[in-house]
Amino acid sequence: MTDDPWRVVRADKGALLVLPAHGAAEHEPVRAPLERDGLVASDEGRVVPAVGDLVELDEHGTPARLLPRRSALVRDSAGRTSLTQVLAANVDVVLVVEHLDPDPDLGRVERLLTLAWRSGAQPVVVLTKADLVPDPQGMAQDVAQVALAVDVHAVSVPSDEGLEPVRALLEPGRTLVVVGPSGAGKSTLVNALAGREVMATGGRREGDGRGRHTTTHRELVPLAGGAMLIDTPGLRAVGLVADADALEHTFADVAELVAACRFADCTHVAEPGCAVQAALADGELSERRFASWRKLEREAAYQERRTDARLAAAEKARFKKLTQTYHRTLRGPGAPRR
Ligand SMILES: Nc1nc2c(ncn2[C@@H]2O[C@H](COP(=O)(O)OP(=O)(O)OP(=O)(O)O)[C@@H](O)[C@H]2O)c(=O)[nH]1
Ligand SMILES: [Mg+2]
Ligand SMILES: [Zn+2]
Repeated sequence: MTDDPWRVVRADKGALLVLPAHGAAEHEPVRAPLERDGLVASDEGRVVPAVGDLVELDEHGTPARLLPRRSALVRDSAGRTSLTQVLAANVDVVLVVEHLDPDPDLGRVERLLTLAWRSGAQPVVVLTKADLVPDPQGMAQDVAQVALAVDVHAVSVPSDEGLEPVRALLEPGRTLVVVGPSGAGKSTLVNALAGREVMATGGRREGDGRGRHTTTHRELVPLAGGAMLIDTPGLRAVGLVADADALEHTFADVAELVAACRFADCTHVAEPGCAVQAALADGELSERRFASWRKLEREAAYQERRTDARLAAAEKARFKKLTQTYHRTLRGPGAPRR
C-alpha cells in the first residue's frame, strides 16, 4: 500500500468508501473498514471521518490517519461527545441551493450562507426551478440583496438555463458541496453538472412544496473533468450555524451599522445614536433582515456559551484525572488505591 492519500466518498458506520485522491474519476471506490470505535487518528486526536476527508490506509486497508482538513462544513451537534458534526471536509465551494418555486426563503439563505462562510470555503447561491417562475432574474436580484459578496445564479435543469456559470466553477481539483432544503433540486443539479444520473432524485409532495428527503446520505461524486461534487440530504434548519465571525460575513451590512452605534454595548432597541434603529427607520435595513440577524446572533451567543461550558467541563475532568494520578504517585507504587 502506498502513502498516497485516499478521498472519502462515503462515510458509513463501520467502513469508508474511498477513492485515490488523484485520478479518482478513473477508479472504482474501495471499501476501507474502520476500527471498532469508528474513529481515525488525526492531529486533533481520534475523530469521526467525514465525506471529503483525506485518509492514509495501513497495510490492511484500514484508515490509519486522517490528514488535516483545509476546510470543513460543520453543523452544531447535540451529541455529548463532540460539539460539531462535519458534513463535508476539504471543500472549496459551497453551493447554497434554494428553489425559486415555492418562493425562496431569504432567512434560510442567510442561515446557509453563515454555515458556508464558517466552513472556510467560498459560498455561491444557486436558485433552482427558474423554469417555473415568470421572472427568475428579478427574484435572483432580490436574493442577491441578502447574499452580500456572493454570486447568485438562477438555473433551470430541464431547460439547461443559467448552468454555464455554475459549470465554470468545476475546475479540476476543486471540491464543491451542495447544501439546501429537501426538494430544492440538489441531486438534480449534481446530475446536471456530472452529465449523468449519479444520484436519485425525488418528486415533491403535492401542496406543501416540501421535499421528501430523497437523498439519505452524503456522497462525493468525482467528475470526468477532475472536479468533485458532494451531494447531501436536505438540511433541516435546526442546529445549523452559528458563529460570530461567519455572521459578520453574512450580515456585513448590519455589522457596519452596529459599529456605528454610539454605545459599544448598544442593544439596538431604544438607545440614542443607534445606527441600526436609524437604518430601520429610513428603510435602509429591512425589519425582516434585522430579525433574521437577531435570531442567528442569539443562537451564536447560545452556542458559544454552550461550547465554553463544555470546554470548562472537559478541562475540569482533565484536571481531576491529573490530580488523581498525582496523589497516586505520592502514595507510591505499592500504596492501595482509595
Ligand atoms: N421544473 C424543475 N424542476 C426541478 C428542477 N430541479 C429539480 N427539480 C425537481 O425537484 C424535485 C426535487 O429534486 P431533487 O434533486 O431530488 O431535490 P433534492 O434537493 O436533492 O432533495 P433531497 O434529496 O430530498 O434533499 C424533483 O422532482 C426534480 O425533478 C428545475 O430546475 N426545474
Ligand atoms: Mg437529493
Ligand atoms: Zn444600536
